[in-house]
Amino acid sequence: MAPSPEVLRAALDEFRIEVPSWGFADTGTRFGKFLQDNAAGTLAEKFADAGQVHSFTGVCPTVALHVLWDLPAGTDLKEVQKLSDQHGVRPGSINPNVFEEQEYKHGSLANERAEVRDKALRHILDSVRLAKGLGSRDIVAWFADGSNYPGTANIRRRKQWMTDGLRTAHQALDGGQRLLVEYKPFEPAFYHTDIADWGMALQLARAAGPQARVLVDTGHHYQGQNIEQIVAWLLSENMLGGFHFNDRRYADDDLTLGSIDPYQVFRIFAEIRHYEWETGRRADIAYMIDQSHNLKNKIEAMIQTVMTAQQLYAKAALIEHEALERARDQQRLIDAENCLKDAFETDVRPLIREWRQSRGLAADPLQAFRDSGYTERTARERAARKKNVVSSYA
Ligand code: LRH
Ligand code: MN
Repeated sequence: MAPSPEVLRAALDEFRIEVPSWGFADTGTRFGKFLQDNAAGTLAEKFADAGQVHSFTGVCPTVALHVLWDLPAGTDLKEVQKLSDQHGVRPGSINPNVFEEQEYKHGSLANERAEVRDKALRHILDSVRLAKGLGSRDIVAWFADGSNYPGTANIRRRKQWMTDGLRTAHQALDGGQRLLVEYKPFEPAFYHTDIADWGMALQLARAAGPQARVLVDTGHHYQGQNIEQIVAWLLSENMLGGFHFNDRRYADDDLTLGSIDPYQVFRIFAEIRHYEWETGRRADIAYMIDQSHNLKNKIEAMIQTVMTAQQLYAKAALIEHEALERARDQQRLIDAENCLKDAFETDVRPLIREWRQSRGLAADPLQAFRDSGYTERTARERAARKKNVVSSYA
């Protein structure tokens, strides 16, 4: 299939993806955290690294911030604005953190203890205020709430507390803001999770209010679950707010997008592009990355991720929607399937390289970043701080 340059360029012109601040920091698993000398440890370093990704790819103008990790109490938002201006990336989605503090052992908004539910709600309302102060549109609400043993939780009561909390959070939004409800089937809870799947998130978002939507983290699904079907349903309900893209082989592995199953993300983009073709309007979706780079160089992994996302989005833009819909109507299965496979198997890299050069960007952002010496320079600057950091699970 000869890719039509216009269609591809138009798709590349509109595609933007948000990077997560926590993707630049030292992260690990419960079995350990392997430190990298150039890893970001301060908000300034996270903005600097996000600035690198945007300066080399041109398509990551915002960085997602996690409130406790990036905007602890007393943070001067003017300082954050200065960092944003200095590094050319804007604060993006704001992520409250109601899962780390000791009080949240048995949950946050769904905790049996009212004072803990109040504490969590206060933090979420603070996060909405921070978002207003930073000009951020989206508040991403993910909850670790759940239980580990049968019988230990009244699931219906917890559902009601979660509903009440999210409704109150929604009331604090200003007109332009959105509350994105993120679901996850398990981890850290291993018996039940209060917001375990798309249906529960949809129900809670609806109950919260008209500015609430569902966020789909690709790593938050059981093996074999058809994620693009969930995407199709949320689109048809006009309740799809955004994505946390990553890849996985087993569970919520948070690996780099497209490293295990690139066709999965392509099928998601295919659903969205066909919806946009059918409705004639852009879907109001926030494309975001949510990964932890435990082994790879973190900025290189982020640039690799963005390049892969661009390629998969560009391939999906090549789908011939007219032919696809006709083949579906006439139940010509192979022809319909090949509308996707032909697009997926088209090498869009030469046109993407041209698109980058036409925008004064390096044809190969990853190589250009490597040639910049940024990693070596920041490793020298940041290594001093790491001398006395220990990384053990217990
Ligand atoms: C939970 C999650 C959530 C973030 C966290 C870093 O697994 O996907 O989106 O808050 O990762
Ligand atoms: Mn996520």
